[in-house]
Amino acid sequence: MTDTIFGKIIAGEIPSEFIYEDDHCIAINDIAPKAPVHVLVIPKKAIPRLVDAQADDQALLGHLMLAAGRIAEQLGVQDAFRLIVNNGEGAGQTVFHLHLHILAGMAMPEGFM
Ligand code: IU
Repeated sequence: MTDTIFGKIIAGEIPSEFIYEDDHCIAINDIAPKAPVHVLVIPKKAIPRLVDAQADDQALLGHLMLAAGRIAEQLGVQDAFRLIVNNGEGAGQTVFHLHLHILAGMAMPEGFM
């Protein structure tokens, strides 16, 4: 699927360094990092929003969470990171290809989450 910028990155149409890749997902550094570590975990399957995922995506969703843990370990932030999924424009989603944000390397704001 090449309908979003992430689809184009996954397809290799836009050059990008994958800091992690397996059969089902890739991870890249966010182009506009909101934390010293800000990585996007992106499934190769294009699901627009989390709410669009279906029962047959269950294994993929679990896979993304496990991959996020492995990537956090790879980056040495396994003891302090935050995972965020923005679902929908109102929540700040700008790229409509499901992705997990891994944020780390700074004190996380308290009282928000
Ligand atoms: P969001 O959850 O849809 O708001 O996250 C999209 C993220 O994708 C956001 O943090 C952007 O900085 C990031 N991004 C990117 O890393 N590379 C790109 O070419 C584009 C967006 I467009």
